[in-house]
Amino acid sequence: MFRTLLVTVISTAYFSGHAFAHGDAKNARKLAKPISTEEKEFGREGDPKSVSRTVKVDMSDSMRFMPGSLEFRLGETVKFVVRNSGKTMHEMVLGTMQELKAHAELMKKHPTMEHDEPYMAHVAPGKTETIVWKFTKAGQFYYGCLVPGHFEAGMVAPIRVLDKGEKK
Ligand SMILES: [Cu+2]
Repeated sequence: MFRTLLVTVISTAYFSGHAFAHGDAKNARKLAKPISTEEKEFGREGDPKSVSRTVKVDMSDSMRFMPGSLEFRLGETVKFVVRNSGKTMHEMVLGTMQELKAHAELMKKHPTMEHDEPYMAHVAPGKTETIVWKFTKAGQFYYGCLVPGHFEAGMVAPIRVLDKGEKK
């Protein structure tokens, strides 16, 4: 009896999540998606409940991010509140330089390619989107805009993640 009930609850949760995924409300979909366990070279998706720092990032048509560099400590879960104050589409994508470059090339070949990963925020003009990311590895990483032409125009900035005990 208990088992039947449990199965019903799980399948209901699954199907309601599924329904969200096909909705056009991007935020609702983001909420419904479970936190990814995928470990990238530059960290992993963070739990919104364990955010230790919130950082506002502004993107503009001058092809620059504000602030123009970021520094975190190993283990920090950061909520990026990403605003597009320009008149064209911009995005903030976290990654290694190698990954961002490869991705920018791909975007040039397939400009209409759409995807959504926990380490990126596509932001329409005048809008704000968020990324919650946990920095699980120390090192030098970057955030870039991969809208075709923007990365090449210099819309990329460094993130340094300091190891425990490492001085600034
Ligand atoms: Cu851009």
